[in-house]
Amino acid sequence: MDFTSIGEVMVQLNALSPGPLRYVKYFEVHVAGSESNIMIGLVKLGYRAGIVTKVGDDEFGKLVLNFLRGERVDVSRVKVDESAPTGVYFIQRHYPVPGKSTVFYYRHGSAASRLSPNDIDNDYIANSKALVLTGITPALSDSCREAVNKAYEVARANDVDVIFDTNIRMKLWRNESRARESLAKFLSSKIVFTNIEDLGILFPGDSVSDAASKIISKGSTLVVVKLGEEGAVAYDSRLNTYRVGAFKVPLIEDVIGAGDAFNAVFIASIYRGMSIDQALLYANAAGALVVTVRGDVEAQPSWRELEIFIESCRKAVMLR
Ligand code: KDG
Repeated sequence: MDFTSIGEVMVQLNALSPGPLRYVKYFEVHVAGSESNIMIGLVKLGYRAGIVTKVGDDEFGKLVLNFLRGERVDVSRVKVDESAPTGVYFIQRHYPVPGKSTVFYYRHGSAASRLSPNDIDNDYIANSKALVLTGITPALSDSCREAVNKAYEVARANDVDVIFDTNIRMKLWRNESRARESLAKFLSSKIVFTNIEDLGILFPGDSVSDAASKIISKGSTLVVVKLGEEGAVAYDSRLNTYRVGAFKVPLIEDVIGAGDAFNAVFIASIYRGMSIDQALLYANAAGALVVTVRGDVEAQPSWRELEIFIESCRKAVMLR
């Protein structure tokens, strides 16, 4: 594999109409999860990527496996747990904040929450170019946290790059200091993705640039702060700053998954040898595309689609 990851892949039930879920009559079925979203994005860009996870021995588990296989993600390290269900979550759209989405999880005790160090195959991690981790998996259970810690140690011991997205989900952690303590070690990863809310939890009271410089001092070589509609800013190991604005799209369907598409394209661009400025531009374009549809991965682009999108935006600006 070029890239491997570990995390929960769930069935997503996305509200077809905007507004509070209690009034929604129809839901659309998707498959998603931050780590698998990133792996799928990388496959679309020509890389080989695989995920370590567990699904239930149920219809949704079969759906998750079929979907991952269909997207050509390696599922050789996916296990089926006969005694726990596949996780599910719902998405409420455009309410109470138009343009934003809210996630409701039904994943407590899921098959993936039972991942443990025994599910980590050292060779699978050691033979990949990079291990991609997020702050979600360590929040799922103690055994998940131990599994992610093991994967991280295996990568480090074998000179495999680690790429980390802080992705702090307070609905899972419930307690900021637990999140801060559990995630601290991953901040020395080669590339760290984060956002302003997460930095506020990890480095309370610090400015974005101070927090980024603290992450760099832990050993990271590239910190990327995603700013949503404001684009993104990156800091390299010398604290040079790179900034790019976001692309405007005519409609927002569902913003969930945009950050993962951003990560996949940024990672793919850097590993392809592109500059940080160009990687940021491409990554922002991917994020913009993903918000235009429901589902996290369906609008993740290939290189060609990225170029078509960016070119169309350039033309639109020239015509203005
Ligand atoms: O990044 C998008 C994910 O947050 C979403 O797909 C669900 O993985 C998910 C999570 O744990 O929140």
